[in-house]
Amino acid sequence: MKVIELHRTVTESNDRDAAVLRDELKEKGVFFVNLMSAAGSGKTTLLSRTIADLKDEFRIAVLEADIEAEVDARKIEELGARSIQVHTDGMCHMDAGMTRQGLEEMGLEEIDLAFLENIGNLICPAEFATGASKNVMILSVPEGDDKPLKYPLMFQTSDVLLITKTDTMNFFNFDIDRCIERVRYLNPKIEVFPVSAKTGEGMEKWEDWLRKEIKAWKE
Ligand SMILES: Nc1nc2c(ncn2[C@@H]2O[C@H](COP(=O)(O)OP(=O)(O)OP(=O)(O)O)[C@@H](O)[C@H]2O)c(=O)[nH]1
Ligand SMILES: [Mg+2]
Repeated sequence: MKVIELHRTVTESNDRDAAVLRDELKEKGVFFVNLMSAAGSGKTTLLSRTIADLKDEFRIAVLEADIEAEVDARKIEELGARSIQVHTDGMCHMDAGMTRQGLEEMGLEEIDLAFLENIGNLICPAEFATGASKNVMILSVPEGDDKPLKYPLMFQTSDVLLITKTDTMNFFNFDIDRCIERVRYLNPKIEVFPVSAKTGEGMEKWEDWLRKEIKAWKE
């Protein structure tokens, strides 16, 4: 398991660095998804199921960012996807320079679809562009339908919202219609897919979205 220690990049404009990285990835034909959520919302589980479903169609790689540990990268590697763990030197986000270092270490030769599993929290990752083709966030049912009110920037900067752990809907007071209404008020263009990575319910629509976007990205 390859693990690299990252340090804060000194940059005048993270947005500019992110735009340059995005263009380079487009040239290479790599569709790159920045996956963000609170800690424990289900990022690694969602990625594992997505990889299992799509690994015969696309060559997939995952950059796992954490403050400590290698558990997530190991889970991804066990599925046969290329994976690298990066440690963020205590920081609660990835910026474009850090993402570039991670991707360069991991290698993107012969990759169609790359994911960044960002650090688990709903605040800092929303503030730093990473160079991703698209930002995807997860809100899981146990977290509650009021999160768009508390963390609006995350919902505003995301292209897709995955409402996960829908199999637990009966145990929690989660009003999905009210949640989507709140999200669309913040971001009318966001695509919303309710899914359960445990039962597989709803995964097809999310995966169809990926298929469509990868095709468009490579054109
Ligand atoms: N019931 C249910 N549990 C889920 C689902 N997805 C994930 N979980 C559980 O939620 C817990 C956290 O899942 P992870 O995939 O590790 O979450 P994460 O966002 O990667 O966590 P961090 O990387 O620590 O931020 C685990 O116990 C999973 O089994 C789901 O769709 N339904
Ligand atoms: Mg994880």
